[in-house]
Amino acid sequence: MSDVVPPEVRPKPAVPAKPPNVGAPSPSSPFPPQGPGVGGGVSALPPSSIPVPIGVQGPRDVSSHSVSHGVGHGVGHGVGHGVGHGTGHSGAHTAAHNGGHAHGGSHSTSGGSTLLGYIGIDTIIEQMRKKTMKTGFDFNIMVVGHSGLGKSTLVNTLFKSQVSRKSAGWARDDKIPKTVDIKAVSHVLEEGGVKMKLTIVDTPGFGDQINNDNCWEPISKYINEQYEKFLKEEVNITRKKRIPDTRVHCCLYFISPTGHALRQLDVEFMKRLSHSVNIIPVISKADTMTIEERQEFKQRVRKELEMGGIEFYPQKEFDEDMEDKSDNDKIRETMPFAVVGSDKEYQVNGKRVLGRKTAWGIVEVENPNHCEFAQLRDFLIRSHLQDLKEVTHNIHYETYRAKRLNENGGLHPITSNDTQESNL
Ligand SMILES: Nc1nc2c(ncn2[C@@H]2O[C@H](COP(=O)(O)OP(=O)(O)OP(=O)(O)O)[C@@H](O)[C@H]2O)c(=O)[nH]1
Ligand SMILES: [Mg+2]
Repeated sequence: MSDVVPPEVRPKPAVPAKPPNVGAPSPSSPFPPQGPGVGGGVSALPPSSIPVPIGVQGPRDVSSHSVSHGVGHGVGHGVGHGVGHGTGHSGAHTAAHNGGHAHGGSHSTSGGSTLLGYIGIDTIIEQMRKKTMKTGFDFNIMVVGHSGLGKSTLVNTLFKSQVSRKSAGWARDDKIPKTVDIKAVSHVLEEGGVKMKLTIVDTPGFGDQINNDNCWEPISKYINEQYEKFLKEEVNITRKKRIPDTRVHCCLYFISPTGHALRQLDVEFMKRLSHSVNIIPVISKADTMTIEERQEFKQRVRKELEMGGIEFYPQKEFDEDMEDKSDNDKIRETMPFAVVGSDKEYQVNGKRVLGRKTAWGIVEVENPNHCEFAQLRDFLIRSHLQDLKEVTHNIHYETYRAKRLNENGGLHPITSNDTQESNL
């Protein structure tokens, strides 16, 4: 189902100045921290990424997961942190790390020759980073919502790589056709020596049938099928060293910019999906609303989601500590992001920008004063990518797995006919 477009070396991202709620990238790092926290620097990293004494683990244990889990942390942290380490941990090391290591004093005077000297636990991060650079990792996003809300357009906007068009073989200026079936398109991106296989799962819009009952079923089925695939690989006697991860790490749910209320179908859909995938609601076509309308509508949507008992990502119950909570609270208060999509470029003040040309001027997609597209992208890639993967693995997949293995009477292998029909 998915076409892999050969790797391409992409230029530095034209990411606009980071929005106030997203962590600053480390100056020496091509990738900023990816932990759940949104503040920049080491302190914002999740506990699981901070070097800990052997045998001690953070609250969310990533040590026993597939390679892709542990490694993601290393990318953000390791690049900056590892600088100045590798050379025998002499003077430079002590200077940089004295504050954080009990061994500092003896290490600098003994030159590393005593038994009580520096062990090198903090190099684990650098080791992980190196591994990640070699293996790369997967990140899978799904777009879901009513027909015509701009899902396919946003997919193209999000990575400015014409992902859908390229693989579908459309001419650049063709109109994006109505999506008729679930289609996963993969694209290998490389930046700062780190490879990421990004898969976008575009889904057909719903809501335009006479009977919209159960229109979430194909989506739910797809999500569970990916869990099933992963589970099958895991329980194989000879399992792959690195299990390909096609699980959906986040589902962007498109809300129509009506300015009124959520539709019943939206509530129903999100309620059902929120138990099996990370839902990130977005208000699409934000250019059709005034700033005040947008703010009011966002507030109303948040209220309705709360009243409907819909837990969207980042879920409050999974905040790891107070810092995490306060960072995520800020984000939750600005959600759902009101976005505008376009894959057309225009010249504005001598710069080429993605935008929508209207009779009144150009709506710039990546301009934070015009819409929250840049905030959404930073949230997905820069600050929460690794956490999205962890919640998927530790919560959603784990729930599926436990239920599936229980149904199956414990450790019996799952047969190929056994897939999916588990009514999860
Ligand atoms: N005003 C405005 N129009 C948009 C925006 N994004 C997309 N559109 C337009 O909306 C129409 C539908 O866009 P698509 O991306 O095909 O919508 P879709 O959600 O993929 O539709 P289905 O495949 O039928 O589910 C196109 O004419 C787009 O140009 C936006 O942010 N603002
Ligand atoms: Mg579409």
